[in-house]
Amino acid sequence: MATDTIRATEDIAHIGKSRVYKNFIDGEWVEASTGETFENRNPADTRDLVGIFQKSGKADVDAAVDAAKRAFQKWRLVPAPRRAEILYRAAELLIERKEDFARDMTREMGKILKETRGDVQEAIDTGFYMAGEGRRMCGPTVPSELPNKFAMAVRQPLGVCAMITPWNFPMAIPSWKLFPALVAGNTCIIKPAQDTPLSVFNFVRTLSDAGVPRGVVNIVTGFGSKMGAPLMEHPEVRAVSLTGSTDVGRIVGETCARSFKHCSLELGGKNPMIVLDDANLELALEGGLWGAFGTTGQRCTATSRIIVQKGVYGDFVHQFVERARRLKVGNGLDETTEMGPAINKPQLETDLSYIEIGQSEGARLLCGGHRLEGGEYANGWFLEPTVFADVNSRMRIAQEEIFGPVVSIIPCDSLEDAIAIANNIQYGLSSAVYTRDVNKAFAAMRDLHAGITYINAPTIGAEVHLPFGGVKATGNGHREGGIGAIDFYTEWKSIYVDYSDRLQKAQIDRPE
Ligand code: UN1
Repeated sequence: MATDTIRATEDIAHIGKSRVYKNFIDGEWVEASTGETFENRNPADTRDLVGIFQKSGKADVDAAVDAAKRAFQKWRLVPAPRRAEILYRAAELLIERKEDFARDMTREMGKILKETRGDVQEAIDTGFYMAGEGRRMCGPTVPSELPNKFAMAVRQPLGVCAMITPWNFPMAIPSWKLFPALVAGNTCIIKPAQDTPLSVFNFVRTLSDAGVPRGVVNIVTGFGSKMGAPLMEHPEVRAVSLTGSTDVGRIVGETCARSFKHCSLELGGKNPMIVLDDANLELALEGGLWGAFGTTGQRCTATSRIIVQKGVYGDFVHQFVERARRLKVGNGLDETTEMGPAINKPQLETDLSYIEIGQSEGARLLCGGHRLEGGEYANGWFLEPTVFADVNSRMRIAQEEIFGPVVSIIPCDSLEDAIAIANNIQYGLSSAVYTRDVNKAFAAMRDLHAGITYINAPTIGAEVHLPFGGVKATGNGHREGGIGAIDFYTEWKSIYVDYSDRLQKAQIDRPE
């Protein structure tokens, strides 16, 4: 194994003061065939050039798939517990590198340091969990219906897998995909979001330093139109895992279906948090602020609708707005900042356009709504935390995913009413209820149509060892996290061993 291990020293060149990052294919750091590059800039201060990355095309995808295909022939035969040891070592290295990687992530993505440390931690947690799977990956062994016959099912890797990852969890989400794929014996090509490739470089370099052999994990950077399509259309790619928007998910799903590729889609959300009259209001306020404005509202799981029962509605809205106004917005590298910038200009423009839509629909804008400009905000994509109240659940701001710090507060009459509002949406990722009534909590756990439900906690904060994913337009039924990820990255093979020394006919021979 050691001789196969690449040592990444050639990954970075310097042009002037800017770092140029290359693709990582077959254990080598290589330039894109197109000769083109793109810039990665800090959304809190766009004068800060984080790095220059390769704008890859089909030829680069082909080279990466070839490498992954060759590497698969060896990697699939490495015993899973040994593969797991390498992944465990990677998780240990991530602990050592956590602070540096968190700082890089805040610089390229904007979210505050506390959260980027959490993002790296989520990758560490996933590494340890999936390393454990290397000694499990259980399958059923069942009695045969015939004598002297043995029956069992084993998990087998799929082959070359492609991962298309988003910018909002630049290391955690790649880890949700790479760790289970690798422990199961697959080889991988990852295409990071163009806004946050550095965190994927940091992650994959760590895997490589831990001993993942050449060709087993490859990075190809670039844009969806130029290299995303060739990647998901490539006949040697057996599985595609995407975390992204519902619109992109539809295209990826349709494309994969044509060649019967496995396809896992984690898409949009419009996550409701219900606050009932009997809730601990202080807890609900604190949770709502964290759920709505954590990560600048840029989580698939963000609390984007708060559905409040009439008895506490006035009080809740008043106090929520007071607190939202006081949130400290700024550069995430400053430890006192509570909310960072939007990821980029188009996202900020989307946020602002929804703020206009909300006003024109007649929702009450109680706080925020403007871009922050001048002074420390002069060179970033900052938006005020924005709260709409008296929102009707049919309004576009209550139906469509905004992916920004814009929250809609909707009044409701009862738990039943709240659940009807919560479920009246195309998405179904996360959901939450604040109540002290155990009967209501259990009714909500049963009736909220979503992949995740929290009781007395906001809609964000999933842990890596339970299934993560949603219903309806949030996905296509697969789950990341926990054993669901292993299910996605393996295929069942059922094995029958007949040691009777005679032909036994299933369903026909019926032993006494
Ligand atoms: C996402 O929202 O895109 O549950 C991922 C959470 C995080 C992961 C979120 N652990 O909020």
